[in-house]
Amino acid sequence: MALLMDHQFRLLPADKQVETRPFLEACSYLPSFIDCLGPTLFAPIKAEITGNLTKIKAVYESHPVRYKTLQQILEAEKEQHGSQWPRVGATLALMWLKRALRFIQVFLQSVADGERDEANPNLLRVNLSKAYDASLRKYHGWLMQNLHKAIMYAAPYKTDFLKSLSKGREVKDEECLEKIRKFLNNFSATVDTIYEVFSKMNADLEYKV
Ligand code: EIS
Repeated sequence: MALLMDHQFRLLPADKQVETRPFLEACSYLPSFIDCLGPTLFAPIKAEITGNLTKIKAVYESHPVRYKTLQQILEAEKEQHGSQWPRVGATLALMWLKRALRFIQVFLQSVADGERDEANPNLLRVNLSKAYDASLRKYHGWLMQNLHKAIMYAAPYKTDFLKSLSKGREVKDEECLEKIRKFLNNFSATVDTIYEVFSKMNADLEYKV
């Protein structure tokens, strides 16, 4: 769990503005976190998240002052792109990225809460399914849903996943779970806030891939 704890998301300020630069910096460690579930199998997911991050970063770097917060990116792009918005630019990348973030949020929360299949307590399927239902299922067609099932069945055992999060060190499961809970504090607040912004600005699209 050293991995996530070393790269915490920031505590949100009172006005709940999410600053773009520290947000991207914290997100840049997510691909190595996903490696803990299996570097080969999860490679397409990593590539997808990295693609979203690259897109948002390019927009941010084109004008760091104008795009200082994620909220400002959405507002500026709405202004710039007219009827094409929100299916455009960093707004679209963030729309999809936030779903991946919610997946990770619900998955980690479920593991930390000890939710498990009593018949197979060391499997992560219950946690991964819950995360998928809460974040992505409704945006996926038949093919993606089946791909998800296949990936889920190839996921590692919970004990191996927790060990890999601790970079292979012998750390007690409970200690690792406590660190996950701490990480979730700021991470969940950030993800929830991004969802609120999309909802307030009516920027979410329902199409399936
Ligand atoms: C978006 O992708 C792009 O993201 C966006 C733009 O091109 C837009 C145009 O419509 O499309 O097609 C992508 C979609 N993204 C839409 C799918 C990519 C394949 C990913 C691999 C498929 C696996 C099946 C689902 C697996 C769910 C997980 C199952 C695990 C058991 C702790 C684990 C963390 C896992 C996190 C999972 C996140 C998955 C994210 C998928 C998002 C998605 O569906 S842009 O690009 O930047 O140019 O605007």
